[in-house]
Amino acid sequence: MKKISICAVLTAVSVSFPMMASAASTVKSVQKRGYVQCGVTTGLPGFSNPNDKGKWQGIDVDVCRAVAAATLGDANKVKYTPLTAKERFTALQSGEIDVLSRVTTWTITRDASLGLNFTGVTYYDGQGFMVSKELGVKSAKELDGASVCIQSGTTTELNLADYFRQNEMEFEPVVFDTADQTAKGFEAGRCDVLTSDQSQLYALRIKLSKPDKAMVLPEVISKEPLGPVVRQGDDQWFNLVKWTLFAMVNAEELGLTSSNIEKEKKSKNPEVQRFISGEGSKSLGISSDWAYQIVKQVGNYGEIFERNVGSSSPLKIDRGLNKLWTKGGIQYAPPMR
Ligand SMILES: N[C@@H](CCC(=O)N[C@@H](CS)C(=O)NCC(=O)O)C(=O)O
Repeated sequence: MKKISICAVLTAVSVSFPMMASAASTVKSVQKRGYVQCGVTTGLPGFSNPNDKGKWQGIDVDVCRAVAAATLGDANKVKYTPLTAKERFTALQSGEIDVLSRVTTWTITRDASLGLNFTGVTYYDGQGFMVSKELGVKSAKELDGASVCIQSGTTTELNLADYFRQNEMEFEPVVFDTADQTAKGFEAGRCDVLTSDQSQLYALRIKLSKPDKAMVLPEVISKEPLGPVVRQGDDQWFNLVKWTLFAMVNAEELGLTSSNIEKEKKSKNPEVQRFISGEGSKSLGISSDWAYQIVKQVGNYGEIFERNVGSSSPLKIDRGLNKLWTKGGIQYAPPMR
């Protein structure tokens, strides 16, 4: 009798199970429709913002583009739905969008009770405060009695209340629906301080007519892991969006970029070979060169970060926690094998 190891037996058993059929296949409907419908902000520089020609740009937009490159082989096949914070989850639940890629914080309530799944973290953020330099305040602890510009339907609102209560301070909320209104309200002096995720403070600051007159205070009062969200009940699509993010991070770790990936097709490195050939991804229902297409057309995580919000962008945000785990940050992706 042929000898067979216990490992081989277990592997054989696990692959012989039939695939669980998903009720609704988003991959199939996206392929049939020919584009990904992606939910984004109403306009936030660096994350999702239309340029002067109306072309959407930003980290969150690049995630939509990467999902389209993986699913359809073409990063341009995306339609964008601008959504306020309040509208975003209903748009996803109702099927109006395939994926929500809109500075959205992963929390237990959102993940466990809205019928939605968070697919990963594209940006580790935290909530901060921005004031006019003229106010002469150096710390958030000096904000007792301040009026605070804030956007409705966000974790920002909840953290703000916690922070002031915990520090026995009072505040007066001045609530807006969009980033534009919030920045304009702040500029018009409707409030003493503007609060949001810190990255968004830098994004909102460049919307001001005199950005140099505003400063970001040092305190970070919360954890805001931002990432794309999909509906529950379609594991194939959930996996596809999740592995799109992992592919971007793994590409950076492997040194694969939009400019060298073509040449790297000839690489002898087995990890690079597996990445480019799409090993292990058959059940995603997409072309085996999906990860190659993401990097070729959109770039690796580091390229996407730097051009949209990092050193090559007007925001100039330090990568901080968003550096790879091998470089002192916490961006880490499971292996592709
Ligand atoms: N990460 C937080 C806040 C997200 C958020 O919506 N932030 C505002 C900051 S002003 C924003 O980006 N707005 C964009 C828009 O108005 O479309 C959350 O998920 O609740």
